[in-house]
Amino acid sequence: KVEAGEAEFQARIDADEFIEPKDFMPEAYRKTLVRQMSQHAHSEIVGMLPEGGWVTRAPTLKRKIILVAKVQDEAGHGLYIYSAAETLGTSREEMVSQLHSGKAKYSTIFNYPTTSWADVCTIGWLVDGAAITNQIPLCRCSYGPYARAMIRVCKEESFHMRQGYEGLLQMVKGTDEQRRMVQDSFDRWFWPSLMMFGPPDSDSAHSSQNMAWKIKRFSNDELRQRFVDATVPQAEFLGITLPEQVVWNEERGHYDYGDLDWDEFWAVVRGDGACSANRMDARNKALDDGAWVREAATAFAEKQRSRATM
Ligand code: FAQ
Repeated sequence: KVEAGEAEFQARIDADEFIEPKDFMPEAYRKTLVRQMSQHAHSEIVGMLPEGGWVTRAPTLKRKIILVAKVQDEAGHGLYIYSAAETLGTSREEMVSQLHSGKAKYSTIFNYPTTSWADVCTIGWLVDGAAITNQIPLCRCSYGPYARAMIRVCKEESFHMRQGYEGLLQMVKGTDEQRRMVQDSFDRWFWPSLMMFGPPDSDSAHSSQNMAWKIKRFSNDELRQRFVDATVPQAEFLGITLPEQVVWNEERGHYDYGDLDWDEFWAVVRGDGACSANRMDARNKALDDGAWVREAATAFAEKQRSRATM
């Protein structure tokens, strides 16, 4: 019976049908989706921290307003994706507690420090840019609620990317010091942004099954290459000097970019990033600080309910 269900399930996937919450799905499909979607939601939430610290230090009122809106968008994405993940039967509380206990992962990129204003713009350009490259195909992933959530998320990330790039364009039109800040920022964020796509295909544990289930439409290396090819001309337009490993390969019709430091990647995945402890402290503090709000909201809801039944 189960086998028949699984064959039918795969046939629906092969026919590019969306799988909806109440449909039959193999337990492993449900599990890998909860894993990926919760990690994705955690990344959006933790992802507010590197930029959020710059809200009070934005150089102008205009930049501050834009940054507040962007950080708020990331919170929205997190909540939106938690809701989509909850349709698979795991509560948001459970997912969040896995993040706080260190059991669940979130993107390595948010464990790097944001040391200058140029970093805020670079995050918009490279980090949101990499996120879009990865998430556009997710708009066609096989799980309906996740695919639909990605449509709005991608539209907002695309605005984030443009605002980041525009911020850098202004900076490179400025002083030598500003141009130096942009180059320095690029040098620190370029390689970590390439690591956002995950390990090389040869070391990607989930890829082959998740491609067969059409959760993934392209492999980690394919998307990484797509991102490098799109980013190089944008960097050149800003007058950025690219690392020497980045060279056009006429034969392949793509940019080569050499080997990434995968030891660094796995160390950050394990929680040994420069800001890993700091990020978890900030999340735990936010949870503790918000306890009274949750208690008050619950008490208020109970009062409303008891009044309604009176
Ligand atoms: N960081 O077998 P694979 C954003 C783990 S965008 C940490 O290849 P998979 C927007 C992976 O979980 C960032 N861990 O895994 C924003 C697995 O470990 P596990 C979030 C990583 O799932 C912008 C193991 O390595 N975007 O937040 C990373 O098939 C600006 C083996 O890897 C998403 O999450 C990593 N970089 O492919 C917010 C997109 N890479 O779980 C604020 C959705 C891999 O077995 C400001 N996710 N690992 O213990 C995906 O598309 C996939 O999950 C991949 C990884 C492509 C990330």
